[in-house]
Amino acid sequence: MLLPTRRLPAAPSRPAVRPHISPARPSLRFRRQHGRAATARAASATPPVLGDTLLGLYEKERLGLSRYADEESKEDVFWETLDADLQYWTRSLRPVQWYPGHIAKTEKELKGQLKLMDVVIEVRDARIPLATTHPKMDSWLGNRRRIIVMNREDMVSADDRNAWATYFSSQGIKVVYSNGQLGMGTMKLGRMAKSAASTVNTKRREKGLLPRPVRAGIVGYPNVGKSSLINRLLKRRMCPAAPRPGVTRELKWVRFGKDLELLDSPGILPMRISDQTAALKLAICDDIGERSYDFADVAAILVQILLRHPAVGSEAFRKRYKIDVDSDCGKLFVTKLSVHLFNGDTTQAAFRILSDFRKGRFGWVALERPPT
Ligand SMILES: Nc1nc2c(ncn2[C@@H]2O[C@H](COP(=O)(O)OP(=O)(O)OP(=O)(O)O)[C@@H](O)[C@H]2O)c(=O)[nH]1
Ligand SMILES: [Mg+2]
Repeated sequence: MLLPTRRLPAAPSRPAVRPHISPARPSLRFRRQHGRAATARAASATPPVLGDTLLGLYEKERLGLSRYADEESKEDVFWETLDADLQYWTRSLRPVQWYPGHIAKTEKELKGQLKLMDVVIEVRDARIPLATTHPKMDSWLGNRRRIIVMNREDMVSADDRNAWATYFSSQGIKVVYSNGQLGMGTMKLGRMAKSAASTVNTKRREKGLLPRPVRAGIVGYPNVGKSSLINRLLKRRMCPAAPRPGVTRELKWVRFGKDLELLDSPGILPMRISDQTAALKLAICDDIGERSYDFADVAAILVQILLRHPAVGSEAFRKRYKIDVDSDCGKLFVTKLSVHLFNGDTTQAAFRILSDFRKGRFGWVALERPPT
């Protein structure tokens, strides 16, 4: 299939050899004309090459070309093309899937416990709030009251927070921003849970029954901070929490004061993650078991994202690792870093890049922005 290619300003001098360049990648203009679905189909129609763009971003930076000068800002271009790029890069990789036994068991038990919950608190990772939404959540919850929590709010920029706040408020959805490590937002969450379920006791009083504590189930993907939020709210370490997915293995009800009960639950994921760009983001953000992916593949794609990210770029890599970025191919950078620091061990180099990203060493950046 012949696809339109992106028109770029003429380069003053172009490097003679650019082996990673393929002209068949769908352009931004193509996406604008034909929409997201057609772009995704077009991206999947060509074999992906890591680092590929028509004229690599790094080259553009090096040649001093401003990408789409007056058409739109670099930032808009980045967000608009990110998912198509990710789809293109993940095509040839082994699918990321993680569904250990305890998740299957939890899913069953959670459905059973749902009828006991007055309100459901769905915790998401603020860096990837769409990728950390279970596709079946809406059908499980039905009309049950739900509060969305954007946890890890400290791990995104003020711009990211504002973009999501505008998005949710335009949809009339109330969200709480929280920090499960330091406790910000947890008191507000407690108050919201109680008020969302206040009708329960009104109805009980009308029936002549004594009031009972409001029951709130805390659900969400692995490692998004569910147990930490409960511990912060209770100001006691009642639920085990640690920086890896799959720490909580059992459902556990805990009491907060005399009028709120909270259910801590193990992180759940779909049995098959059909959207592999979302799965890749889960891997980058450590929200899925590390046995489900290859560190070197995931780190290579993370490098490619960050090189294009308007708030990061190649200078951040040069400063951090004291080596130059020679191209926009992530795999090449991981290999170069492995030679520089780890005797050629690419897994160690990849792990270093991933853990630096997770610790905010490239700055706090989100991997998702609201759909436009
Ligand atoms: N920076 C930051 N770290 C957080 C935040 N919330 C939780 N964490 C950290 O994230 C890690 C995971 O937290 P948990 O509470 O165990 O996550 P969980 O969702 O219960 O994970 P599972 O039980 O594995 O599903 C812990 O090391 C927390 O300290 C937050 O808002 N910001
Ligand atoms: Mg937990």
